[in-house]
Amino acid sequence: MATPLESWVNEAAGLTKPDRVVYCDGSDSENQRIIGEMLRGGDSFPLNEKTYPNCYLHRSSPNDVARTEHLTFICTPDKDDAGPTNNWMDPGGAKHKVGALLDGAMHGRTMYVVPYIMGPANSPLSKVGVEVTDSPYVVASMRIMSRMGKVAMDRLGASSDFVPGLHSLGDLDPMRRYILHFPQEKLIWSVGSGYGGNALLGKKCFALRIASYMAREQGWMAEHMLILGLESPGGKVTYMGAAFPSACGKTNLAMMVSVLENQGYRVWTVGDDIAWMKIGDDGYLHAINPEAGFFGVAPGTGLKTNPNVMGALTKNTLFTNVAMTAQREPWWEGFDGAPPAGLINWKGEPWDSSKGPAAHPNARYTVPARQSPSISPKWEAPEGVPISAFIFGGRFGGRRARLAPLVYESFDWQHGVFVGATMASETTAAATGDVGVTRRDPMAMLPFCGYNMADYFQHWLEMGKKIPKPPKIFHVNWFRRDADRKFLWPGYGENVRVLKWILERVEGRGAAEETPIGYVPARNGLTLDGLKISPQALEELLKVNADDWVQEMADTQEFFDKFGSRLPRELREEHEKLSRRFQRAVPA
Ligand code: OXD
Ligand code: MN
Repeated sequence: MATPLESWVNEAAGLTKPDRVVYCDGSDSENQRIIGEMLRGGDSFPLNEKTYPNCYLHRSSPNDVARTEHLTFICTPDKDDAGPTNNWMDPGGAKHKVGALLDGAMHGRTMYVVPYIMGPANSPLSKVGVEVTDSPYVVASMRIMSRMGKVAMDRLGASSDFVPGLHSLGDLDPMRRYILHFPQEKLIWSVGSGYGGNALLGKKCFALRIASYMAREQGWMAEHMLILGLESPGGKVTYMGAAFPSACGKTNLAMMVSVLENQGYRVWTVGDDIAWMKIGDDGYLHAINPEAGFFGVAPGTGLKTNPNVMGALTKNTLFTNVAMTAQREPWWEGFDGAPPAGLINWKGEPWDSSKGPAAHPNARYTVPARQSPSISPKWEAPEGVPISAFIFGGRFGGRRARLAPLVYESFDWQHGVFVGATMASETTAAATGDVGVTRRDPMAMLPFCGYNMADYFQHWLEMGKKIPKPPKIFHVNWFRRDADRKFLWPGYGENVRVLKWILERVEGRGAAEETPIGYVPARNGLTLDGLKISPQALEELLKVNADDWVQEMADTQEFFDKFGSRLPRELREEHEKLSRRFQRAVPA
């Protein structure tokens, strides 16, 4: 008798009609065959075998370079269950419409069956998914980003406990591109795109959209968060989760080389994008990184911003839409040094500066996580790591950059949920559409929450009541500028000074001052030795400006109104408390 996996694969093959079906085992020899297929496809190229062994450049179709949020849907019978921040289609209608595009889509192609585990192979927090796809690039990428092949088949056995995902490149026409999620069935359909966030179905589709839905049903959390460990003198490691929107610096923060290493403060990477968290027997929220690799934004990545990843990506790495030097090495804007002569741009054309950036702004590297020198010895711990702090942040410009101080701590969990729910950040090249537009992005989950965001806020509030030792919640802003528009804070490895203050607050130390928005570091609270920063700049960095906040509260009201009566009462309460605190602080 067919197993549930085989039955589903047969059904998917019946619809898409591939010439052949290949079950992947994840072995090296199979990977070589898949890479061979990729190279024969004409859009992938081997890089310099000496300096970048086992590395490849893939060039995507120029209209398929980022996530397409307007083509991403949550398909629930009731539109309100998707909520006002998601695109919605009725499940029957969606299957009819997109089924027509999938019908025969794999004709003449091979269907690869990719069983994979999200999370360490032996963790009870991990889950199995199965992706069928007609893209060898997707197979090779899934092998880096997840535990793929036999290991997943062994975990699954004859069980039906897996999340199926059907992917076809289709004809890559954005008019015929859809990324559909059926949260009740725990099913994913994606057609018309080969881009990572749309096509590697374990990542955004499963580990965030479907998993966030499962997490609410089952009492855990699936979040768009990096996971890092901050080692302090004596060797103790304190773990933190940080939610920043796409392409806003999670990878660099998670892999930071600390400027306080000589004082014993060092950062260890557990994950750079997604955290799955469950309450552990010790009362802490325990986090695993469901992924096995980093799918990071290449432009802006260099020895100054992320030396760890620069060291990691010189072998076994897939590059997408980067430029290539005459020596067949990858290159992008922000790679150290001036553009070398003889560059070929991401479209495969000889490059000169009149042609715009040589690498696409959302060019990516896909690298095994274990290759990073910063990888935590606990990154595959089956029980996960206990989280002591959550950090919210983003990319801030204009008024928003002035609003929040460098760092502040919320008064309690409920207030922290308000801080996360009211996050806003500038859009980036990670998704198609305008870049640099400020939008509300609660908990950095706007594009990734698989259900009504108001219910998601409620889930956060309920988790707070259940976690015996909840993480403290913080907000950071690396983007404050002075009157000459120069950044006040140097960022990157210096950010460890902020992490150190967070650690001290977690431990009940750390000098702080109470303000209406939360606790900010006291003027002597941050460790600033070795950093040239004037007392005025520090003052500017930590200031809470009442006028800006009054304007912000009016905007928040408008955002909350979108959710109508479904918005949790506690968030309205927090909004009112904040106004009262400002009224007390600045009497009329
Ligand atoms: C990503 C994203 O690729 O958030 O991680 O878009
Ligand atoms: Mn992401």
